[in-house]
Amino acid sequence: MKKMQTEFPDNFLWGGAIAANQAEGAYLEDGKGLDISAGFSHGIKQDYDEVINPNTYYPTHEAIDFYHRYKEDLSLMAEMNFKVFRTSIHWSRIYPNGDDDTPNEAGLQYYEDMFDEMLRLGIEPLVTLSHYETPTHLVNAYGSWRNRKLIDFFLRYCKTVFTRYKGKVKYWLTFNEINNMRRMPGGAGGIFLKEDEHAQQVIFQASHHMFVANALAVKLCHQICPDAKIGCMLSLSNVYPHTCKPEDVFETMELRRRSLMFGDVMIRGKYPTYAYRIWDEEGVEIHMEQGDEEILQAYTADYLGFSYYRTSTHEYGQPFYGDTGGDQGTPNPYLETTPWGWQIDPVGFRYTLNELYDRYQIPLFVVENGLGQIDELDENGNIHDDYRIQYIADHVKAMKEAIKDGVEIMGYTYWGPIDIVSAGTGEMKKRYGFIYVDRDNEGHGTMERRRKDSFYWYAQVIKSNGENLG
Ligand code: BGP
Repeated sequence: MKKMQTEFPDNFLWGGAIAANQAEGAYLEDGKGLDISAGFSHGIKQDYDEVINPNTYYPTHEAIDFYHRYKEDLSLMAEMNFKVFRTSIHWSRIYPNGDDDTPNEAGLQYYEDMFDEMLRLGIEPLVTLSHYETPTHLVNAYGSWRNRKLIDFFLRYCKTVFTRYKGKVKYWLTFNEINNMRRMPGGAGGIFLKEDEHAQQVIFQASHHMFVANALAVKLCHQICPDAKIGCMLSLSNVYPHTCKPEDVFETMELRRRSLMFGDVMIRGKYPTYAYRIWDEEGVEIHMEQGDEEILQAYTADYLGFSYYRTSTHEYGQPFYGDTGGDQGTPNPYLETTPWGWQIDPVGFRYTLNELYDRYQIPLFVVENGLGQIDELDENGNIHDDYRIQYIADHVKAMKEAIKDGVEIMGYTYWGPIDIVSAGTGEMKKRYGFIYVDRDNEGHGTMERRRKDSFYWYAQVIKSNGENLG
């Protein structure tokens, strides 16, 4: 009989996560084409410049210069005993326009060198194929994922990188936080809605194309790299009813289902029945081609990767927002709040891990969890980020409780092990890292890296496989 798991598994993948567009910089170097992340000057929820304005500062153009400094940075990750490191491949480094017939060799070689460096350091690459980085040409020439042609362009890109990095990359993710198509379709899928467009129709149809692309990428990955695992990725910070009023409870469930629908399609292999009511009530008609539903059913994700930062609450009838941290509604009076309004809830993390495992019964991978805060240097230039240590310790404890609850968790990649550009605001001021980077919101600084107190602490957490939380 199966015994209760009481510790982190020996092969638990401890590490950290970044995204190419938030760290690499070199936004047009070595043959890379323009991608949408370069057009956001204040994060993916604010203004988007289709044409780069020479008089505007765009934080992702240089970011933290990970493109040139990745060896130094990866050696710092190894110093923290990382088992895995998540980053994304910039699609437009491989296919500069997205629809090119042949790939850009300099881009392919760059990531091959990076993954080889990780493996040399004993770190497994965990690679996101599309992390808010749609090639701009695909947006301008095809309307991005509105157009079913993007499925083939995406699969051409997948086939190229699966083949090139076969044996090197064993963990893949398709679309970062694909359920952000609901609230940030620009950043999440290059869908910049036009005045006269029926927003929900466009978003659900584009999402359908992405679901088909996701399923066919799963099929390709299993064919080309049978030893690799490929997951889907959702933003799943949670939301509670604000009161026990039945209307609060039911509408909160409906809101949560708006996100879980994406997991349902990519993990259960079909649209949930409640989707048909949503489409009916919102005047949406999904155009599916012959065979689409069979594809969705046949090629489902090997695991569920997801981000968890915080929780929020919902009151019936109240407006509901969302940002890079997830859904956001009425503040919870029982929880501490960060300067960016994110509420800290480790119990909610255990709750969410149980919720997702109950629903999907496949392995989970926490590919984003972290604390964005204002870090200050003391007179000796040290950063005493006890608040970050506390946040992570509480969330690691919650994860261990979930494991005891029977939840199967593959690993934990802390979001932002090194300070990088915030996706939601474009700031450097919102720092997540164990490693401080000398760069401010306006691009001033030396780019020098500096270990924070949490750097040494996290190294011990990993070395003790989650036992030594200090
Ligand atoms: C998620 C993104 C990441 C990361 C994270 C933190 O939405 O997948 O790219 O940015 O949010 O959000 P922020 O950078 O806005 O603090």
